[in-house]
Amino acid sequence: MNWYRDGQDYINWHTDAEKSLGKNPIIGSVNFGATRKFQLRRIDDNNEKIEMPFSHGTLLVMGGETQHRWQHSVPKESKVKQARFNLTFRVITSDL
Ligand SMILES: O=C(O)CCC(=O)C(=O)O
Repeated sequence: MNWYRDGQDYINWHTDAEKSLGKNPIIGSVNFGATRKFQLRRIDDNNEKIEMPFSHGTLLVMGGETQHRWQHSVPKESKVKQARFNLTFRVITSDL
């Protein structure tokens, strides 16, 4: 679970490419509370970006080579005063 108390809380650019998740992990993510921007940017061309507002009840599924080709982030949004949390679902494999 990720908990964002308000728009000052954020998560910086990263991938979920941990070895324990396997080669091309499928990651599900459900959002609750405040609407926040979710950003994706290509690793080989940081200028190519996608930004989506994730509102209460939004489900995101990332799969395929997403974690090898794209980074994601939830940036600061100082105007957001409400909390948001999100639950992510991922399978941890045994072959580390
Ligand atoms: O809060 C989100 O939507 C992103 C969470 C995230 O990037 C992560 O758990 O790796």
